Amino acid sequence: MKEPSLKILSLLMVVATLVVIAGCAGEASSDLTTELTSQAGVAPAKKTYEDLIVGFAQIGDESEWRTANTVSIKSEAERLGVELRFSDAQQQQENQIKAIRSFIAQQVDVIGVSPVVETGWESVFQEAKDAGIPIILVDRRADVPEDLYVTLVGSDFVEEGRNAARVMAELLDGKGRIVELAGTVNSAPANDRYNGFREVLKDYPEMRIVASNSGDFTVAKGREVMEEFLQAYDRDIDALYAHNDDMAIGAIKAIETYGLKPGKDIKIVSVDATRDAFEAMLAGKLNATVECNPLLGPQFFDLALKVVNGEDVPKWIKSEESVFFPDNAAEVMANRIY
Ligand code: GYE
Repeated sequence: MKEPSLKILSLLMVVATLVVIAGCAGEASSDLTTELTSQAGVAPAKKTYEDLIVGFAQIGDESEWRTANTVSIKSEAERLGVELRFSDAQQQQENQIKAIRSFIAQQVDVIGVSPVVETGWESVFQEAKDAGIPIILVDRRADVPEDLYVTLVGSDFVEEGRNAARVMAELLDGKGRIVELAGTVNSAPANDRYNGFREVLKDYPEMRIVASNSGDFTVAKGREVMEEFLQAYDRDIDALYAHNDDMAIGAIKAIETYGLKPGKDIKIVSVDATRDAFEAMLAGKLNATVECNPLLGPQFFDLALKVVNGEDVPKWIKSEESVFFPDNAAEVMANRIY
């Protein structure tokens, strides 16, 4: 039998020593051990959920959708035994950036982030990359080169906008004046829902968007901006397209206070399909809601573990979604958890 070379022997001794040290020193040196073990030809042990430390930079709590999304992430972490470090940025990009920097300093294994706006992420994502910490985009896209994040799990917002327009065309018989409550300025869902809607509207020359303004995805802002639309256009509004249900709920209040009937005098289509939207449909005040799935926790942690274990993942995991109407609202609502 051939003698093992001196180089391999000494490497094995280093590994053995490190394994002992790692046993005493805890988690900090385990990465180095894994690395050296694999250099010596021994496959590194796969990490499990219990090994994972995950930082999550959430946007805030602007909507019912966001609440459901947060619950999904937190409860799934607990169920799997993942150590989750969760930060709520209260709608501020600078707070999200701070949270990401702090996760980098804490040397978490993976960072999840739902970028409040599309732009301005390049340098902080690069910092994470330089530190060897993968970024997973959850729900919202960021406008960065593809090598700065590993994957995106979330919806096709352009398609949601298209679906809203298709439904609107049926409701209006292809003809009418529409006002639009857009989401947070420069956010991926607001940009895409805006563009997708207009794409389909090109086929309906008699359907016109007469006004569009941001309601920041909240009930309060939705109500406020709808009041402004009503003051400016009075009864000359046939329909409202709201980029989320919360703004539609706010607008419904504004329309009622103005003395008009939401869902009848003004047809309303919104996006998300939250419980409040189903209730509004049952009350005849909302005509349709386009589904956007917030329950991304299970997919997120599944991806996080795969990424940490070096497995390939697709660049975009798209949610499957449909559109809901008042006629099946009661039936669908019975099985909904948000
Ligand atoms: O539609 C809205 C929320 O990013 C898809 O953000 C999400 C959107 C959702 O505030 O309600």
